[in-house]
Amino acid sequence: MKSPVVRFHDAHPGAADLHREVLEGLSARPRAIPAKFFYDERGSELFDAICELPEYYQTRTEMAILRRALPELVALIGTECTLVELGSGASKKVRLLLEELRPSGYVGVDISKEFLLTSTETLAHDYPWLEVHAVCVDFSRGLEVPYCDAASHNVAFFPGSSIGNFDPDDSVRLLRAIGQMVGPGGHLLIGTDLKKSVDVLNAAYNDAAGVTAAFNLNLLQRIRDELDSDVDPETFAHYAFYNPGPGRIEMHLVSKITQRVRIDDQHFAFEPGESIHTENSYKYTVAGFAELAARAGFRQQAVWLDDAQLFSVQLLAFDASPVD
Ligand code: AVI
Repeated sequence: MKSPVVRFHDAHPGAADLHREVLEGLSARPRAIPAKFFYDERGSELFDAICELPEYYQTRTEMAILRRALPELVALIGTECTLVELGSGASKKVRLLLEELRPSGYVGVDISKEFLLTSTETLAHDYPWLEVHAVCVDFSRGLEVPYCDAASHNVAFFPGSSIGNFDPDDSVRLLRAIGQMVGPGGHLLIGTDLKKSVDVLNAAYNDAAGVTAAFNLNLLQRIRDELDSDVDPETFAHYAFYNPGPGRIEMHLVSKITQRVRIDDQHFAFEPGESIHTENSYKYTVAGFAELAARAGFRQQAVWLDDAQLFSVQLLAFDASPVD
């Protein structure tokens, strides 16, 4: 079978960043490693497993909201847009949109090249009428997407509440970059997790089967496999809790013992209970997210919620770049 045509742009996000950012993160106080490094092959598989967990309501809730919102969405967005999916992965969600929205172009944007190429080739094969592009970029550092021109109606799709993994100021920076990318008159369709009962939140990040713990600890496995390091994941424990002040779930890896972790010829000392902060997952109210989006020049045009108000899907219209 002939490979379907996918136009590919590689911004070379680079594997070397793991080395530099882990050394920087372990030297800083508090110690932290960016959450984007969770997603090697094993980490992506574990994340897919998280999405199926009974405690992790987000994925199935967003999917159900999207299904219900589709007719209204199509009426608001119209067909013939260029749909740009950020963090595209192997998402089922975008298929729902492609089938109903019938965009003229699709651009998958992801940091993981192999994953991106496989998923966009599959889409190009399954939707022969669709022009498919792939852009390999670390969009936490900038959004260089060559296939969005000012003449088309560009719609960015950023599902899964991944925006919650950015601190609010970084979220505004990213939303501004998305605004620049879609241009005036463009849209952003975004999934955001909502503030809710602390018990529900804590359970979602401390599942009974231990999949989230394995996902968090896999970061240390990755450091041991890919860097010159003697770190032993068994000597750390998964710790996740809702911090009501900033309104976020925090994930940490906490040392169980007194130890020194070596990377290259550098040593990092840990006492029992000392942690590496690995992820923030911010939770918003609908009004709170509107304020954040407005700082980036976006206006909430429509908001869809599930009946229990666990999660939101929002259509934001980009009016213009805000003046600082
Ligand atoms: C990808 N991101 C939105 C997930 C979240 O809920 O913040 C990552 C995750 N971390 C632990 N469980 C899921």
